[in-house]
Amino acid sequence: MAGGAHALDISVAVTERADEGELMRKVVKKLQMGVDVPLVIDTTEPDVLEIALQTAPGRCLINSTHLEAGREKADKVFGLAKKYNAAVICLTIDESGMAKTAQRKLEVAKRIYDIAVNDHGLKPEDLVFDDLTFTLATGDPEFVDSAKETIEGIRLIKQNLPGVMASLGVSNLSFGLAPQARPALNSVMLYHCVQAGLDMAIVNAAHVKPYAEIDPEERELCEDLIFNRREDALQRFIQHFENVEVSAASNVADPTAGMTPEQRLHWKILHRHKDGVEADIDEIIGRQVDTYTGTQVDTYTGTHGTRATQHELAVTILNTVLLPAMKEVGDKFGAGELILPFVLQSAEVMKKTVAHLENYLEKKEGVSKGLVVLATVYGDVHDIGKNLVKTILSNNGYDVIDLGKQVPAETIITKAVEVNATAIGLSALLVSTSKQMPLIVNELHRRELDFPVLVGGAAINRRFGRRILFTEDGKHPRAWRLLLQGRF
Ligand code: B12
Repeated sequence: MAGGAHALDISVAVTERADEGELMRKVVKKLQMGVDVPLVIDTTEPDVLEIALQTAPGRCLINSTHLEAGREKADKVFGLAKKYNAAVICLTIDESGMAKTAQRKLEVAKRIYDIAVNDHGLKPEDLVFDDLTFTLATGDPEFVDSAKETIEGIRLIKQNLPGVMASLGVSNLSFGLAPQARPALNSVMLYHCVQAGLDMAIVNAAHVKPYAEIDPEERELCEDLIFNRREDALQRFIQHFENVEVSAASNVADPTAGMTPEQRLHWKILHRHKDGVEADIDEIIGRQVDTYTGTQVDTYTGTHGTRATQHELAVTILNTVLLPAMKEVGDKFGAGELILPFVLQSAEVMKKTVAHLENYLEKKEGVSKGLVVLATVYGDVHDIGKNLVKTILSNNGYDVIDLGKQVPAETIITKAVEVNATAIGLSALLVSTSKQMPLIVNELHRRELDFPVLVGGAAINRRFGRRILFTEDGKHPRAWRLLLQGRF
């Protein structure tokens, strides 16, 4: 799970044991206590499948079914899926074998869809089609167009069977190629599959590079091979990566060499490298204090002759280095250049950096200025901004009760009443979840509670704040509200 997986495949069949069912029960039971991602039940035996589905508490994914030996087995699997409310991964294989062209992939998918949805009553979204990928390493004329057909197959299946999902075991594509060549090819393939509508992939996120970070020359070599754009595509691809091995061994360049610590921090957040962020911060703060001469212009605060405090420097690092880096991550994600697991990894680097930065933020001790109940609203998992707000409030003399993320309105209001909060702080980063804010304001008004509400997050602006100053009935609620959106 540390690798960011969203599901865990369970296969316990081993040739030397005949008790697959019992083993499956034990493994699923054990996992249900410590794993909170969905389980993918991977067995060829319908009775073992049923044991797993009975044992697992949540909704499972069944891996996998097809029509290779006709529909008899598929009927059993879909029957169990319906009974236990599971989703099913379906491979585009039928009696004549693995579908290799996009049209054939669609044809088989349609047949499977018909059986699952029309005969067994599954919903389209219960079906996850894997339209198969084959290695491009052999140069075999039968497979030179296979990646193109797979990508097109995904597009056709998603267009013609609305509601269904698509998955792919991406790395099959590069099976047999040199290890240093595989990540680039897999990453480029993943990118094009996602463009075609792929929803999920079997992939090691640590071995995938964001499309935009792949060297343009390598990207072209990969695309020539994937789209079979030239006859010598495989040969050129192999030759290029043979050379990469040599140069990589002799030249392990540090990409952050020559950068200032500010640039390094920015680079690390963007490229998901946690190591050494603490030292970078220490270096910035230490450098500022050491180089102080009394007349020098402080590079951060712009003040002459006055030494910026560590607190001021920490705030400036936050505003001029960390937040812009996170914004760039968001912009790249928005532009489709980064996939979600990478954003999550950047978020982890950001969290680690902020945690260290907190050591430099002053705490105002003494009488508490008030008690704020703080939460990221229901349906929203973004908590970096909320955590920062907590730090800033705590360091400025407020007590904070942090309810965490995805917090329902009722929990927030109940807590505020229970502790007689001075104010409620709400964070939302999605346009959709920011709707929780007027909902809470209205509910407070309805209950005649007059807690001030602070709102913030990327989706919030002053206009929004002003708009939610009015309740559904067009009145000003009893609560007065303070809008503190944006950067501190
Ligand atoms: C990191 C991140 C994630 C991480 C979150 C990890 C975590 N633990 O927080 C992960 C990968 C999980 C994620 C998931 C998703 N994300 Co996201 N994510 C981001 C990203 C890149 C950065 C957010 C961030 O941490 N910024 C840094 C912090 C410090 O800034 P901040 O939150 O704005 O907080 C500051 C102020 O706003 C303010 N503030 C914040 N809260 C509060 C509260 C109060 C009371 C006050 C006073 C002030 C205040 O103070 C903070 C300090 O200045 C943004 C891009 C962006 N530009 O914001 C997208 C972004 C928010 N995500 C987005 C999306 C679409 C998603 C997903 C739906 C993607 C998906 N398809 O599944 C999911 C959402 C799942 C869900 N249900 O919530 C979109 C939202 C689009 C929209 N308009 O709704 C964005 C804008 C990216 C984009 N360009 O498309 N995401």
